[in-house]
Amino acid sequence: SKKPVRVAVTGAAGQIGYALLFRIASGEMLGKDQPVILQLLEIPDEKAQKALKGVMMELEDCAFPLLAGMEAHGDPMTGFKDTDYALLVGARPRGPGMERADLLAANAQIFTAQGKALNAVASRDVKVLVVGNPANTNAYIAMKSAPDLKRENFTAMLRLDHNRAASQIAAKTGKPVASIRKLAVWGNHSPTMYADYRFATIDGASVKDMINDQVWNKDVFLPTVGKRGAAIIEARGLSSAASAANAAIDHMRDWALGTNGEWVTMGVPSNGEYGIPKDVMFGFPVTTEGGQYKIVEGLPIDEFSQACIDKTLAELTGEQDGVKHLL
Ligand code: NAX
Repeated sequence: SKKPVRVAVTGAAGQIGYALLFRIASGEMLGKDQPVILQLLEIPDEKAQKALKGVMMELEDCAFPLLAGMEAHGDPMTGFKDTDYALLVGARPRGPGMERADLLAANAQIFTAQGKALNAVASRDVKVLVVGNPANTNAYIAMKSAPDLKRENFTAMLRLDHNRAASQIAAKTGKPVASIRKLAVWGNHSPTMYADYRFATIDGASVKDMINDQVWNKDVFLPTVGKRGAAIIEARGLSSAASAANAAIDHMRDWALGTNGEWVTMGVPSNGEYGIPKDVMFGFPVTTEGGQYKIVEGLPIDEFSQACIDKTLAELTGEQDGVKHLL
């Protein structure tokens, strides 16, 4: 049987954590033959650590055959020791009266500390997924704080946007969601993201031709996907948790186990593709194989798409410029 791998999850006592840990421990992320050791990280606060203990009691009570060990941590320097996969879910939410700059600064502090800790103690091949918002910029900060690790091993979660887009297209076309191929989401995990179905196919047929409605694309589809997070909060009184956890599982599973040529969306540091400046943590269509992702290159970008990409890029570079002095 396989040797256990170490999976660190921050914000482990939060609502996404509660929807995520049980699925990782049951083998849905890394495979039904891959034992895992969970390294669970929460803030040192007594209440958070106590809540984390409660989640661990429930994990024990599931008697998962693949759960080879479990640890609770309050410090990333111990929590990330030898970790192979790190899911950075915990972040500082925007409090009442908090300015955007304050939010960026508070998160910059968290993600510089976590990046430095990964740099110091994690496996040299650690795969990092940042979920906590602002996800792209937090991933950028962690990457910049970990100069000894490979920059391509830091990623941000755009998969929820990708899955939301797929589900809207399935509803519009009346086709099964699993039949959609070659969907892409560009840019920031924020309402500015650009979900792009120009290349998408269903059973070999063009989705763009099937829908054939640029007004729907612009006035219904993009706003619906972009504002979906807010619509969930409005309906549920809480932000997306199960769907976010599901997207995190999808992202890590596809990165680790491969997509067999299918496209998925990941937020990854640019190498200059599509004119996105180097290191900007940007949503791109990728394929994955053997634990590596590859950005899908050479796609034609029309005028409308370029304007959408420019807008989300401007937002992201604004965020990154806002934290540069803190790195
Ligand atoms: P919760 O507030 O339920 O849980 C967050 C947990 O993180 C808390 O238990 C808190 O104590 C912990 N935490 C905070 N700072 C920490 C640190 N420095 N180290 C370790 N733990 C820390 O939030 P939840 O609903 O679980 O959401 C978590 C994050 O995901 C938020 O930043 C949220 O905005 C973000 N999201 C990102 C999404 C994406 O697609 N990228 C979608 C869903 C979600 O909104």
